[in-house]
Amino acid sequence: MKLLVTGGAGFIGSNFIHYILKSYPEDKVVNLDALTYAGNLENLKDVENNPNYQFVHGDIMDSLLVEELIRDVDVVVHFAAESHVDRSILDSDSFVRTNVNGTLNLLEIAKNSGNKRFHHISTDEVFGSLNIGDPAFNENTHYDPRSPYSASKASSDHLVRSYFHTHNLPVTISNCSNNYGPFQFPEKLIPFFITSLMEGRKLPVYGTGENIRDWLHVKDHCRAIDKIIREGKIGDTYCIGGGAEKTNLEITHKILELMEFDDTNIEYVPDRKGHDKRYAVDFSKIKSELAWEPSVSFEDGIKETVEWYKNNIQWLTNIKTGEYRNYGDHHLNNKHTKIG
Ligand code: NAD
Ligand code: TDX
Repeated sequence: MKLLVTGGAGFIGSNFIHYILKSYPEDKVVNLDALTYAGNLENLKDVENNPNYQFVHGDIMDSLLVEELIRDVDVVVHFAAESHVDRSILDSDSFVRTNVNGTLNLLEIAKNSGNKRFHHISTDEVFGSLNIGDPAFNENTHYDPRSPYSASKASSDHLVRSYFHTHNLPVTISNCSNNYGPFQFPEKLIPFFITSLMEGRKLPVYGTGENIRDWLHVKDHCRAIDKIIREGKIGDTYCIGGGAEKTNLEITHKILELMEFDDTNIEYVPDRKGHDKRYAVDFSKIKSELAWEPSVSFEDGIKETVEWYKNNIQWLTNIKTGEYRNYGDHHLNNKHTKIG
C-alpha cells in the first residue's frame, strides 16, 4: 500500500508513520507537511533514510502539489490540522483555512483523481461537552462543537461525509479522544506539565481542575487508524476512546507523583473560555466490528511518557530555542525531495 499522510510531522502523524513503516515493511509513505510551529522533522529522525519514506514540504492548500502527490497513492490519511484549542480561542483564521478549506481541497482532488480512498482523522470534541453521568459520545451523537477548533473540525467532518454521499468518495472518519505519548508538542496538557516541572515552573490548572478528558495512548490511536484504513466500512465513522476518564487534577497529581514533586507546584489560573466540562467515548463499534481496543493502560502509558520526555531533553531544548525549525531547513536542503 502507498499512503499519502498529511500532517505527518506533527504528534500523531509522526507516530503513525513510525507505526506503518515498522508494521508493513512493504508499504510506502509520502508525508506532506507545511511545517507550521507544530511540525517537527526531528520526530521522524529515525526513519528519514528509510527508502519507503519520503517527506514533501508543502501545504494541503497547494492544489498542484496535492494533485501530483495523490496521483500514485492508494490512500490519503489526513491528519494535517491546527490542533490546539487555546490557540483557536486567540485566533481562529488558520483553523478555518487548514481544517475546513484544506480538507475541502484534499477531498476535491481525491475525487478528481479517480476517487481515492480517504481517511479523515477527527476528534471527540465535535460532539460538544458532557455532564457527569451523561452517556459517552458514540457514532450517533449529534454534533455540538463549542470552540473554534472543534467547530472547524466538525465542519471538516461534514464535508468528508458530503463527498461520500454526493460523489461516492470512499471515505472513513474517526473521532478520537485526547491522545498522549512521545513527540507531543509541549503546549498540550500532559507534555506541558511534564516539561514545566523539568524547567522549574508551576503547573497552571485552568479553573478548578475538575474538567474530564478520556485519555488514549497515541500508539493505540495509530493501531485503530490502521485497522480502519484496511478493514473499515466505506462511508462509516468510528469513535475511538481510551476508557480512561480523568479529571485534569488527577492528571496533574499523577505527573507530580511520577516526577517526585508536591502539590505546592500547582497554580490555579483563570479558566479557559467556553471550557468543555467532560469528554467520554463509547468505542464499542470499533471493538465489535474491527476487534480494536486500547492496549496500553493509562498507568503504564503515563509512566512511559514521563520517562520519554526526561530522556529526550535535546528534542525539547530544540523546541524551546526554535532550533527544531532549522533542523527542517537542513533536512530539506540535504536529504529529501522538495516538490512545489
Ligand atoms: P499537531 O498539531 O501535532 O500536528 C499537526 C501537523 O499538521 C503539523 O505537523 C503541521 O505542520 C501540519 N499542518 C498544519 N497545517 C498544515 C497545512 N495547511 N498543510 C500541511 N500540513 C499542515 O496535531 P496532532 O495532535 O498530531 O493532531 C493530528 C490530527 O488528529 C488533527 O487533525 C487533530 O484534529 C486530530 N486529533 C488530535 C487529538 C489529540 O489529542 N492531539 C485527538 C483527536 C484528534
Ligand atoms: O495549561 C493547561 N492547563 C489546563 O488546565 C492546559 C494546556 C490545559 N489544561 C486543561 C484544558 C483541558 O481541560 O487540560 C485539558 C486538556 O487540554 P489540552 O491538552 O489543550 O487538550 P484539549 O483541549 O482537551 O484538546 C485535545 O484533545 C482533543 C487536543 O488538543 C485536540 O487536538 C484533540 O482534538
